[in-house]
Order: sequence, then C-alpha cells, then structure tokens
Amino acid sequence: MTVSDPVVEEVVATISRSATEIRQGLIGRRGAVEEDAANPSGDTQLEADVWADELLEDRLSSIGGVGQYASEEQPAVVDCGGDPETEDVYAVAVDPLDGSSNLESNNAMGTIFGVYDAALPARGETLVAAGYVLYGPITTMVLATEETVSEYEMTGGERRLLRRDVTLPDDPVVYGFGGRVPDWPDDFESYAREIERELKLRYGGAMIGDVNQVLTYGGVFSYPGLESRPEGKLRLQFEGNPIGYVVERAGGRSSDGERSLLTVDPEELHQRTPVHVGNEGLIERLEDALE
Ligand code: AHM
Repeated sequence: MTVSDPVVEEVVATISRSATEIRQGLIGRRGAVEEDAANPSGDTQLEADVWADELLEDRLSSIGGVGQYASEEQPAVVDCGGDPETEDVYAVAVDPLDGSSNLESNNAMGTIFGVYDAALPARGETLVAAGYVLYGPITTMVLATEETVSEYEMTGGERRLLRRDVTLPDDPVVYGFGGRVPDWPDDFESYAREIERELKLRYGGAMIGDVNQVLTYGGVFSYPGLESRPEGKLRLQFEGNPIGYVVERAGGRSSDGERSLLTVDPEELHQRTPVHVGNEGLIERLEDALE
C-alpha cells in the first residue's frame, strides 16, 4: 500500500529501504563516538546514532519536496533547499535510533520519523505523516497518514503490508512508565498505583518498543515530568509529536499531562516534554489525576 502524496511516499520508501541497512549497520557500532560525546539533548552519543543520522540525512535531504531535515543528533535544522512556510515542501524530523542505550544490552530499538507541513520546530498538528521502524525480532514499520495507520514488515528493503486500519484494542492490557519511582511527582505516582493494579507491566527502555506494545494490546505508555526534571525526558519534535500522531490516528490519545501533544506550541527544536499515550479513557484519567 503506497501513500497518496508522492513526496511522503518517497520519504517513507527511503526510510523503508534504509531500515534493513541500519539494522545491519548496528553491528560493530555499539560504542560511544568518543568519551563524553553527547547529542544536543545531553545524551550519550553512540557511533550507531551518528552513523544512522548521517545515512538518513544524506538520503532524505536529497528528496525533491523535502525542504528541511532535523534530527535528535544535530543541534540545528538542516536547510535542504526550501522553506516549508512559503514553499510547497515538507520538513522531516527523525530520531535515527530511539532507545540506543538498549544497544549495550541488545534489546529493542527504533527509528522515528515525522513529516511536517511547516517549518521546524512545528506543532504536531502540522504533521501529514509519522511513524516508526521497530528493530525487534523482525523489523516492522508502523505508518500513520491522514488516511490510515498501517503496519508493515520489512523484507530486503521493501515494506510488505501486515495490517491496515490499525486501531488500539478497546480493552487495555499493558502499561510502561519511565523514570524512577522516587522521582515521580505524587499525583503521577497515585495514578501509577491505580494502573498497576489493572494492567500488566511492559517496560523495555525504548519508547518505540513500549508504544508498539500499547498499539498491539491496548494500554498506556508514559514518560512523565519528574521531580528532578519537570520537563520530562523525551523530545517533542522527534518523539512526542510523531508518537502522539500515530496513537491519535489509531483512535487513542496523546497528552503532555494537560493537552494533546499535537497542540503544544514548540519554543525550540530540542524541547522536551512529558509524554503520555494510550487508550482514551486511560489518558483522560491521567489528565484528571495530574490536575
Ligand atoms: P534516546 O533517544 O537517547 O535513546 O532516549 C529516549 C529513550 C526512550 O526510547 C525511552 O522511552 C527512554 O529514553 C528510556 O529512558 P530510561 O532509560 O530513563 O528508562
């Protein structure tokens, strides 16, 4: 199944073709770039992070119709020859390797992407497509467009449709909450205590893996604002918005604790945000609990 907008289709096809290669290229790139190397958000930067970013920048920025490229691994937006505000071009934002600290323990990771019809940083509402690649036992892609949400299996660089019109199951089963419990604000902890009596814990340390379980079984994923870091850990442009878009298109809800992530006005490219996504009823209860 292809996407009707040719530029978005080209972006998605390029990421699909790159996914198998990225997975293969992780071998031998598990170490840090150099001692104390950090990305613009202050996280340790691994060889694999930098390599996957360069590969995606090179390929995505050369697509006609892509005016901007931005990545969690680079401080500023890369101008690819067009301004999405005034010209008929899109901006593509990626987290080349989400959850790359899982490389050391060889656990799941992902690549996240968002195609914005606005200059970055932009509101999530301006996304026209978003999705992620999950490097699990098999490599899959979940893609949300204005039309539908689909899940694909990656085989030899091509994507093969597994499920179309993906929606969150009505009866939630799993939850995953990031951050250390003593660092959770009291109101979030009270909510978490209720949820852990109702649902089954699934937390793997890579948002993509954890959100994919929510999409598969129903439930809630949160990386809340912490006592030590009220702004949360995850980044709005590269993680919160694309995942919020996927989950909302699949019939669920996203929130920063007060409102849909997609309605947050960004102030800077690497802005962090609390991220909560999942079944509507669970996110409504969370917003009530955080009031
Ligand atoms: P990264 O993009 O630097 O890998 O960080 C993002 C990841 C998310 O995938 C995950 O939800 C979170 O960090 C895990 O954090 P923690 O190690 O605090 O559980």
